[in-house]
Amino acid sequence: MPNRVTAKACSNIALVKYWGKRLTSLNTPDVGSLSLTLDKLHTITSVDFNKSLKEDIINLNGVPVASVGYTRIKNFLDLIREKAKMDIYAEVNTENNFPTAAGLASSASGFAALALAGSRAADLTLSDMELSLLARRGSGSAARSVYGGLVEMNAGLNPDGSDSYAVQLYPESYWDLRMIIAVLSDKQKSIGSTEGMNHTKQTAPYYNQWVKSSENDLSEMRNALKKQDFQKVGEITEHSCLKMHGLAMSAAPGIIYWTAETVKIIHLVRSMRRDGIQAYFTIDAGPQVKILCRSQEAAAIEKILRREPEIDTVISCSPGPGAHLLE
Ligand code: 2P0
Repeated sequence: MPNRVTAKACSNIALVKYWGKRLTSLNTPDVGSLSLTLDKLHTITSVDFNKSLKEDIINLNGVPVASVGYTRIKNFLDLIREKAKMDIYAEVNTENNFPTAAGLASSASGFAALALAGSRAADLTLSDMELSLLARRGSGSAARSVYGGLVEMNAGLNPDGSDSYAVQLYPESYWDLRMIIAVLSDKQKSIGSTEGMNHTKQTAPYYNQWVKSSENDLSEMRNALKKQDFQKVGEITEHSCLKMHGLAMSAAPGIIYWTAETVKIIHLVRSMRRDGIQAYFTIDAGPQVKILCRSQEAAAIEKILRREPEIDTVISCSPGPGAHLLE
């Protein structure tokens, strides 16, 4: 068995959003989703299954992970141990180059990197599909971070989750898209995605309509990507984001991930469009606003964003690669 194995995976941001689970036990989604993998936000994880360990040791950015976070990763390691038919504990060291759990999809890059490093360290060689299926068990969005570029996650129908995995639609070189992230100061702790999704499914009156309408969003997005119709891609991206947040707000009690600053940046993006700049926003389970654009307009958009006092940091991302092993 190899000793320490290290893998890197990039985060991804959905253009067509995932929100809601078909089976919580297997973490299968109710809706398909479509995302862009981002080069600037990544996780590097090393895993070492070591017979001398008495329990799993899990560190994030050099600090031991405790309670719920520990259990979630330990349960994921159990899945790998089950597949590899062994019962050795592991030491896991993971580093994010961006804030954890700030609505920047740290669980996507985190579980994709852990799936690859963990499976290789356990002497398993998984296909991309198998890796995506495994990563999904950690986090739905992680199934997409296995691949680079533009990626589609299948909702799947099988009771055992075997058709709930992602595939690459286009590699990172396909199109000069950019995703500019406006990181807003976030003092309040948001409700986590898993909890938010389950609460939404249980209480939101529009949930069935959301599930029904997502098929159309996905097929329109596939068409727009094929034609490289940027305006259409942007319009579907904004619409899917607003639908997801409208749905979450319609839960009882409603879930509001936005702050006043989020709303301000939404309007700023729309005013950019009125000024002829092709920029479209998307927002995840936190206040940060991500702006989709083409490379030739990225510098102008960044300049406008940097003038906003509410924005802490501007991170300009290109399409990034899929999960891969490091030396
Ligand atoms: C997405 N999000 O499609 C959506 C949009 C956030 C908003 O997938 O419960 O961390 O671990 O499967 O993958 C974030 O949710 O949730 C997410 P779990 P995950 O990107």
